[in-house]
Amino acid sequence: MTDYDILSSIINTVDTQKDTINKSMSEMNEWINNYNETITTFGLYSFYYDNENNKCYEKVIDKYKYTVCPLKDVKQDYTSLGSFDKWDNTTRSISYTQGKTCFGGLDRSATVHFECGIKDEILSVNEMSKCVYDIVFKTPNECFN
Ligand code: MAN
Repeated sequence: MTDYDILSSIINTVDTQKDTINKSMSEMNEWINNYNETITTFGLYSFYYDNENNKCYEKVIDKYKYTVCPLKDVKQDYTSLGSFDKWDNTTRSISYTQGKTCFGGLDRSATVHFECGIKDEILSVNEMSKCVYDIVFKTPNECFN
């Protein structure tokens, strides 16, 4: 083997590896683009649907334990504050309706607002008007927007 042969064999190997790396990089970019598109178009709905469908989060605030199951419902102890209604991509929130009927005839309802945070957790719950609840939920999923 001449020096030339050795050199061209090295160059060939490097070229092949470069092709392989470029190919996996373009696959990775495609995956990232799809992921970003899914998150911006369908928001947390798709994320929770794929990954967190069965997870619920709890927090005790004042005298009640609040439970948020993002794709299912929201509870104040055993009282339903509403069931999943819809995801709003503009306000980055999910509304929950038709909770347990409140004194006076109104059904309880809730809105969960998703904000960027280092882990998935309920941050706060406020009863905006009687039996209408506003919940702030922190999640890393909201940090990509
Ligand atoms: C319970 C809770 C309160 C709500 C009252 C209405 O005490 O669900 O949040 O204001 O009922 O009667």
